[in-house]
Amino acid sequence: MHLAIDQANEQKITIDGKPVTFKMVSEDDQADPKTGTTVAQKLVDEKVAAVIGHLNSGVSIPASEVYAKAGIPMISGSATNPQLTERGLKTVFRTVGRDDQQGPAIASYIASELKAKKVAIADDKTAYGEGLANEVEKTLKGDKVSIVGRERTTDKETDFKAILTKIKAKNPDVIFYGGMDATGGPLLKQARELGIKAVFAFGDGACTDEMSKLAGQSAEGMVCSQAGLPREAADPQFVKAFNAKYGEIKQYAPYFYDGTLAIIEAMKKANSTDPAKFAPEIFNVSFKGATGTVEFDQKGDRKNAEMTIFKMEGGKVKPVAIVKNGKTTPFAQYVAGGADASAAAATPAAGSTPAAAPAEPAKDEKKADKADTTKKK
Ligand code: ABU
Repeated sequence: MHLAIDQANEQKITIDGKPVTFKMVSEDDQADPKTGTTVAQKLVDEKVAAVIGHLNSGVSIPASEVYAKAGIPMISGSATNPQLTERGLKTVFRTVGRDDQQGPAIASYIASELKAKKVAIADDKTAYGEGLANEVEKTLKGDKVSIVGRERTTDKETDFKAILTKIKAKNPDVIFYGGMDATGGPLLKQARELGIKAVFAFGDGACTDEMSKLAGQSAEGMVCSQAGLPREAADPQFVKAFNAKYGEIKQYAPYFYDGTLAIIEAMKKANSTDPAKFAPEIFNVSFKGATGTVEFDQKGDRKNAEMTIFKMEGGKVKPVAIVKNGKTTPFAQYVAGGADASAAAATPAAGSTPAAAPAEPAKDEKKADKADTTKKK
């Protein structure tokens, strides 16, 4: 988000004939739904123009109600639970895909590529972890894979030996865990300590290089999914600019970057920085962002979202396949084929080129100059 704002300010964008300076304020929601609504109200009281966040589905869902009441748009670059955009709120968007796309993608990979016959599933009881685990279970059952265990823990737990011992007794081929890397890493490490040999599979919350730091060698060979294109397919200009300023790209950074661009694009379209005027225009944006073509459907979900399957190799999650509209393409083929969805093959990101649209006068400069985010974990 910092990068998108810096680039926009360098472009000296004018809206409604007046120069606009974008400013970021951030709040830490501590990955806690209650704290999330408190900081959401704080941002509303500060009269921010938009919110880029939150990180967690379990926080984004209640916080989005607060923003919706105030007419302030929010765009998450990571929250994947379907409920976020299923409540008819016209101010809620996401630049990543949904767990009812991601769950079937990783489940199909487990069934068809890993050829698992017996799968055990665990989740962290959060909106994200439990929701994704349910999606995976549904798809696996549809594929006639036997679910030999379904265990629950929490996102605060550190000792997983009890549920792992139950799972070990079922001797699954694959264990899927719905949760973040903070718990997924220790869970995987403890599983290997208990002598569990099954392949581990995760969703995007644990599809990070951090897993190899948390689980060490135990993380090698794990598979996981992300609800979008991998950083390897990100727009090269974005990659160059990001690397120069912040170093290695973290998983969700391009998605929050694109969320920020979407807000700025909508402001330009509406020729206004007033949320009441530009929020409806978010539905009409269409631009090449860091993560490919950014467009939203009538619910606020990303149109044509790709899902990516990864494998951990040498301490890094590496993309192995792209799943789009139920079709799986090996990643190398996807990139070589120049699929139009590959941001790497696309035209430069909107934020990396000068603003082309002539500006028209802004009517509410007071609200104009803030784009906000919640602090990411
Ligand atoms: N998508 C995984 C991390 C964020 C969330 O949806 O809770």
